[in-house]
Amino acid sequence: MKKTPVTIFILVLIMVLLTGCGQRSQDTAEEHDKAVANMIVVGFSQVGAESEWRVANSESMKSALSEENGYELIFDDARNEQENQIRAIRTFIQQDVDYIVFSPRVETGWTSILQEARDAGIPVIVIDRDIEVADRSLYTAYIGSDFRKEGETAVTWLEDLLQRKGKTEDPVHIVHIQGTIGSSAQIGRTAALEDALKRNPNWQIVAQECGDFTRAKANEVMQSILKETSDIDVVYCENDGEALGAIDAMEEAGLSCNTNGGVIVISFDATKLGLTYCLEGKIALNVECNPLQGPYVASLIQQLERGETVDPVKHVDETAFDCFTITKAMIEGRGY
Ligand code: GYE
Repeated sequence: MKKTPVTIFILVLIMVLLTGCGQRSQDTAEEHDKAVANMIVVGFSQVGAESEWRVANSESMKSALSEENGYELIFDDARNEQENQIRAIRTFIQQDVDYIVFSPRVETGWTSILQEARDAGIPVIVIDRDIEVADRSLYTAYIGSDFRKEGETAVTWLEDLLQRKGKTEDPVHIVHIQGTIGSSAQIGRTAALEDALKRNPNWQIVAQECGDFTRAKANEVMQSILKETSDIDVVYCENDGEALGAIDAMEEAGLSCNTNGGVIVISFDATKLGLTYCLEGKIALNVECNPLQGPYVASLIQQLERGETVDPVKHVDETAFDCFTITKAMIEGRGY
């Protein structure tokens, strides 16, 4: 190319522009590096993916603790094994994360791993299900449900319904399908039913089996219960997946689930799917268990970052839905 004054001018202009761009992309890279360095690193051990509730819980954590919100979330799915959770927490300690969050499969067996976290100076937040440790100071806070209260809501509603039906003397045959044994969700919901059995001598448990919070397992146990008896008034399931599995088995066996002479099904979670069964009358009562705990965790971490003291226990807000008052609009307006 012939170097006329015009071409020289153009070449210089291109060089200036290129340097500017280079500078700008270097600036953005630096800003990005700075943002990454300032991110709060959270290791989260999720118990598994056994239910719709759990999936909503994982989604809530991922969206609240996102990069845009200033977090680097290390998510580990323990596939329903406590051993995997302990291994994940140990890895988080080795990675020197800023916070450890976990949703424990069962209440017991956490003391030594929590001591390891404490020795490393990493605060631990327990979500969803609570834990039982002799030294409460081994974890900073618990965010989750009041499972005992959820169970109370269910049994008092049932007492009320049976009273209205005049069934206070005749035997009430109850099938009890429990959640993962030893999880605080199971312990609280079961304890409320057991208390109600003491004050209602006509209530009788005709079968009690573990459905492990899954539709498949509950379907299997309900099928085998139905081989023994079909004289069932109430099925008390400890989550929606179990209720759906039990309903499938009962319908296949020719039983109907409703409050007009059919089997009265009680459930917990109140996921959208569970509530559609409630709208159809197949689930009589669905007690809400709120999985949207991510924002609560994020705001707790922010409080800790500011050096504030935090509440050691935070119960999330929950309600209940029954087949008499539920509407389609109530289901559509829900986040899970
Ligand atoms: O009810 C069930 C889930 O721990 C509250 O676990 C949670 C329970 C929930 O799988 O659906």
